[in-house]
Amino acid sequence: MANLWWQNMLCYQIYPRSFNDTNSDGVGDINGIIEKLDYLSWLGINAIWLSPVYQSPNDDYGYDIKNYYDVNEEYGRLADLERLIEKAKEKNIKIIMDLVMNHTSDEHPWFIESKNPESPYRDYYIYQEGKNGRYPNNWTGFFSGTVWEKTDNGDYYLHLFSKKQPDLNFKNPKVIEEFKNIMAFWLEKGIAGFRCDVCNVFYKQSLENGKRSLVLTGLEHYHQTNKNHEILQELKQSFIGQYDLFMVGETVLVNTKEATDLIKPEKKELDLVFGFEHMETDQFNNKWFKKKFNPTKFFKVLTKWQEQVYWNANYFENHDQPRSVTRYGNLKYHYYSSTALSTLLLSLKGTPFIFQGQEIGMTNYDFKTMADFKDLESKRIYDIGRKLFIPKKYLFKMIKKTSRDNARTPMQWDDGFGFSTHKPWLNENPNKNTINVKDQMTAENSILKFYKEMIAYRKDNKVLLEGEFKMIKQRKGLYIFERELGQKKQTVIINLTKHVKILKINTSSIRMNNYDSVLKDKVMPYQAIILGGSL
Ligand code: ISL
Ligand code: CA
Repeated sequence: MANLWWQNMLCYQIYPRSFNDTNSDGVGDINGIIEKLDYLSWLGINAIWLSPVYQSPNDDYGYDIKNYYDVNEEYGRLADLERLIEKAKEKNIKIIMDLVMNHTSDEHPWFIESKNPESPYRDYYIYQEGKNGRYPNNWTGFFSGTVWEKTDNGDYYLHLFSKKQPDLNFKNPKVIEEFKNIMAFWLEKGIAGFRCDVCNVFYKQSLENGKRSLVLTGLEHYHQTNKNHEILQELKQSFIGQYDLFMVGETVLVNTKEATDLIKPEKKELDLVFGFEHMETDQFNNKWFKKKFNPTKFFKVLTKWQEQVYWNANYFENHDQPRSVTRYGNLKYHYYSSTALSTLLLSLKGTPFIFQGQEIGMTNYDFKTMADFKDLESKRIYDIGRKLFIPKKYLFKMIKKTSRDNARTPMQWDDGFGFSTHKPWLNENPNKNTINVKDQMTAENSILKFYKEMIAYRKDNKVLLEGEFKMIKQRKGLYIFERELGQKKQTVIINLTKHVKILKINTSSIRMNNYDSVLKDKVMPYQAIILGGSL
């Protein structure tokens, strides 16, 4: 069967705050995105996922929303966003908005109202009395520590994320109605769909104590509940016949079976989900410990998802993750390892997502002190680590490696003031001197040029777009798979190590290659090759 539009999509994620500043306040803005539409179109992408641009006090930089119907002043006005949607449409670029439904900001009028026990909004949130002078239960949240915050009345409200992100009560049907209205408002403006933030933890089945666990005690009471499935189905299905609504869910802690459950086409629930398993192959997800990147494990996880989930959302980066070339590549082989990752990302079966800056191989930032971090998660981990007497030096080192701010340093347009003429809200990476869009556009060979070429290759290649995935072999960081459609075949060879690998290669049908040439019996360090036939 031919692909649906979102299966042929190549989506570029923009973190607006760090993308392009046009009014010199150090903060990216919507006009800045409009200004770069030509660039995005040149690159060959056909959809943009916008991280939240709604009104927000920025405790979690937009993931704490105080008004879902308007744009945060620092990013522009609603009219600017409407212009972005229109201009993008002229270039055949769809806009996908981020939608945060699990929680609002504590500055949202609903929450402010809800503090009054008599208010009709009381039931929009989850309030509980303490138990014997202690928290209502033992749950711990995504940013560590208890999920309960005491109110002036002496009771508590629940927040799985920061205390400025109170969780909504999805047992209240009015909350679901509110989101239908919000979705309708944006669909009406011409957007194509939503990336739904943490959308498998909305429904809190019970508020009983959870099984003690190193991370997320209480998870079993709200993770992936049946009601949660029903809520997502209700949201999606309420637009049938009206809009061709696309929904990709950020679904925390899902395995391949749960992912499959969420995207069964006949259920009309989600179209795609973002899994996390491959992002956890270089670190324990609780962030307290560090593990070395193990390509064998990485490829194993990718293979499992390719084989068990019928259509994947493929990504190696987003605004919550350190830079992929630093994690999975090798800075000594910056060009080769970035382009090898690019080849892999764009040749797997599924819909690829590229995060801003990935196309030029942006790297992690060399943070010097805790004061360099802006992300609340990094700060909180530090505070809690200190309370547990984890040595400062060790704690800092670990946060530096894993901090979400690694992804959020400003986009490196050139070696000067390309992002902003003002001091940026978050430090720029000084390696913008050598890693930037301007240089890579003029260079004969660059990561950017390779991305563009790979994107173009994929776009016209039915085998890569529609073909089945078939694992051929993987050997200590050398990964080989085929994509197959009818009689046609593409073989993808990725060496994600600094070692030369021995392999017999049929060099007569080379389609893509990140080196000058392909040897018939060796794969070079971080070499990536696509053949138009078998090995
Ligand atoms: O970022 C993480 C680890 O570093 C995750 O635990 C993350 O908090 C989780 O994937 C949920 O992320 C989403 O919701 C958060 C927001 O802070 C993230 O930016 C967003 O992607 C709360 O809205
Ligand atoms: Ca600005």
